[in-house]
Parts: sequence; structure tokens; C-alpha cells
Amino acid sequence: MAYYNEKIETLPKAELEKLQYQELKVLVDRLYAKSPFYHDKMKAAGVLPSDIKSISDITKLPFMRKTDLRDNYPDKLVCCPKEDLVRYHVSSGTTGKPTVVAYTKNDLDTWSEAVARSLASCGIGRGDVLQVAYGYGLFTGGLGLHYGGEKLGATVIPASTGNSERQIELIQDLETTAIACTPSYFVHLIDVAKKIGVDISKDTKLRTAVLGAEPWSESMRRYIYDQSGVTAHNIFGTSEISGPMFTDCQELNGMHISGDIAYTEIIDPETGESLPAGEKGELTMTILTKEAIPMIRYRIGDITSIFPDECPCGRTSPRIDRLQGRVDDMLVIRGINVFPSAVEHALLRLPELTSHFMLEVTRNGPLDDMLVKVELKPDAMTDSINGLIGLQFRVERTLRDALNVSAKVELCPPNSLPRFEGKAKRVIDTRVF
Ligand code: ADP
Ligand code: K
Ligand code: ZN
Repeated sequence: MAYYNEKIETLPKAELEKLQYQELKVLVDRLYAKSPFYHDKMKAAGVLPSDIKSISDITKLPFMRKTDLRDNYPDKLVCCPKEDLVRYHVSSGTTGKPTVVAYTKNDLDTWSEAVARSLASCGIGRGDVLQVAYGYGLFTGGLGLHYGGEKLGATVIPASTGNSERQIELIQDLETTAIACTPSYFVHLIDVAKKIGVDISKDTKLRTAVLGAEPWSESMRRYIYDQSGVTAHNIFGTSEISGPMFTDCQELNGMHISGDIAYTEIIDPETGESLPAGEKGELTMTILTKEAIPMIRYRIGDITSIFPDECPCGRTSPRIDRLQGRVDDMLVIRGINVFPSAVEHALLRLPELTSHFMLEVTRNGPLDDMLVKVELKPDAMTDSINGLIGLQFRVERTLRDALNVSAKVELCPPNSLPRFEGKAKRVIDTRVF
């Protein structure tokens, strides 16, 4: 197992907790003294810096939410002299008005350190050529993977998104061994490679993909491996915590959250209470050393759980399960909770289907109707009406079994549904509440 920073990645739990406490203490003292926002927030919650006596006392501190950033748009939460800032990013605003995040030099170093550790845990190293096909710009994915990859010593290609045939050409000509992008874009690249006669598993050196920025499923991991011979790792992050930075290691069983950088809690979204390992709830993170815009107990909104057991890879940091989507991505269809990622997972069980789908929810009188448009693989196309009706019936049954709610299914010909270079937007919900 290659570590980027072995000592800290394998720190015994008790020592890690001591370190986390020291970091939290420094952070809270500083914010209470210097930031009117945190000072007022802590006062309102009736907690003083002196109440924080161990890392578990973190639960005494108030939560932060995305609305805190929105309400303080653009930069009222910045807690350091303005001239110490070295970068801004602006989030894509998938769930409303965009938010601004800011970084000091140390913040960027910490973020790159986290990405370098994660890439190393995916088996990527100095000898690798890493093609970064996340968007460069205001979105955090491109630059985040870029600087993390360089810090690790990998050879980085700043490809950004788009121009898919050129991406395949770069993969071939520069002997790319690893790629970072969204899962939907990687699936699109596999299709494009096939179309131009390139077999990724035979004609390229690409073997590792680091995929994130949107929910995806375990069956997608298998699908990608079957179609391209590429092992796909999951990477998670949000702009508020800096950007994408935590991945699953070579065990492919949960994403390690470096404990000296972030303190992870899973809380009950209704009551705000901390939940024990193994239980599903809302992911909440504290970035322990952040300078520009510190995030304490930030409620990220994604649903996941912390694995209760230790990882065989030797890293002592906690691991979180694959994220199903945010609380607000969840659709409630006839009273049943449905995550779009669960639809993808179910569809990929049928060999006739691609991973391209769209989900349309409408209200029909008092009832919700869900229409799932699914795209067929070219060799699943047939002129036989019986064949198509039979397939449609099987897709409907598979979805009903997986989701506990029935959906209408529309089979669509190959290449007819939208493709996405950044985050996929697969849900059209026209219901009015
Ligand atoms: P925005 O809020 O504008 O979407 P971000 O680009 O920071 O800003 O998006 C972060 C969100 O993206 C996360 O809260 C999560 O919902 C989603 N996300 C990121 N990576 C993953 C992943 N690997 N799996 C599932 N969801 C992810
Ligand atoms: K993201
Ligand atoms: Zn591990």
C-alpha cells in the first residue's frame, strides 16, 4: 500500500483524536475572538471556547449550513485579512444561488495534500500520467485534482472537459494511465472511444479513474470495468470543504476522510443528534485547519454512514459509504423516497441498457407519476415489437422491485438522451407543491 504521508495516515486512533482536539481548540479560540459571525453563533448556542475540552465536545458547537454562506454572500464569512486570500471558487449552485468560497495559501496546501494522499491511496504515483477531465474554472474539480496530482508528483494533463475525441487522442498519445472526471463523462468517453475504434483496455494504458462530483453506483463501477478494464474510484468533496478530496483506497470499500484535516460526523437530519458508526444519516464535517472560511459542523446534506470497522489498507481515518445523493436530491414519489442513484443502480442490472437515463416526475391529479427514459445499447435494438414490449416490462419490474414504487418506462434508441460533461442533470420534476 503506497501512502503519501504514512505517519499521519496510519496514526493510532488515540493520537489522532488528540491532534484533532488541538486543531479544533486553536480554530475555536481564533473564531470566537476574531469572527463576529462565529462569536454570535456560539453565544446564541450558549457555548464558550473553554467548554471544548476534548474532540467529542465538538457536538456542543452549533451547525453551519449552506444558507450561512448564501446569507453572507459573497465574502462576509472570510476570517482572515483579505490580502491573505490567494483564490476564490464559486460553486455551481446545483441547489440554488451560487456560493463563494475562498482560500489562503495554507488552505490550498491542505487541499492539495488531501488530494495527493487520496490519489496515492488509489494506487496512483509519480510514474502515472493523470488526465484531469473535470472542468477547470470556478468549479473546484479541475484545479483541485490538478494541484493534488502535481503535489503527488504525477504527470498532470490539464485536459478540462469537452472535446471527447481529443481526450481519447491525449489518452493514447501521452499514455495516460489515470483520469479524473465525473462518472457520467467517463461513460461518455468509453462510448466515444468505441465509436472511433479505440478499445480502452487494449489500445491505451488507462487503468484507473477517479470519479465524483455526482452520485453513482456500485453497478456503475462494474459496468465501467467491464466496458473498459478501468478500475473506478469514488472521490467526494464539496466546494465548502475546499473541493473534491477524499477517495476510496484500493480496497474499494468506502472513502477515507483524513482525520487531521476533517472531523466527520453523521447526524440525524431531523433531530441533529450524532449517530453511531454504521447508521445512515446526514454527513457533517468540520475542516479543522481552514483559515479563510472555516467550516464547523457543516451540514453537507448528503446521506451516508461511517463504516464501523477498520480498513485493511492500514489507514486509520474513518471511511464513509458511497453517497446516495443529497437530502434535497431525494424525490418523494407517492410517499416513497427515491434517489436517482438507486434508479441507475437498478437499470444497470439489465444488460440491454446503457447508463444513460432521464427521470421525469409529474403530478397526475392527486398522484405522482414517474417516467424513466432509458437508452438501449445498439445491439439491443430490435424490430420485434414483442421483444421491445418484453424488455419494457422487465425494466418496469426491475425498477418496481428496487424502488418499491412503479414507474413508466420509455425505451429510447442509442445516443438519443442528453450527455453531460459536468454534473449530470437527469431529473425533471414539474410537480408544484
Ligand atoms: P454545488 O453545491 O454547487 O453542487 P459542489 O460542486 O461543491 O457544489 O457539489 C458538492 C456536492 O456534489 C456534494 O454535496 C454531493 O451532493 C455531490 N457529490 C460530490 N461528489 C460526489 C460523489 N462522489 N458521490 C455522490 N455525490 C457527490
Ligand atoms: K462537486
Ligand atoms: Zn483503506
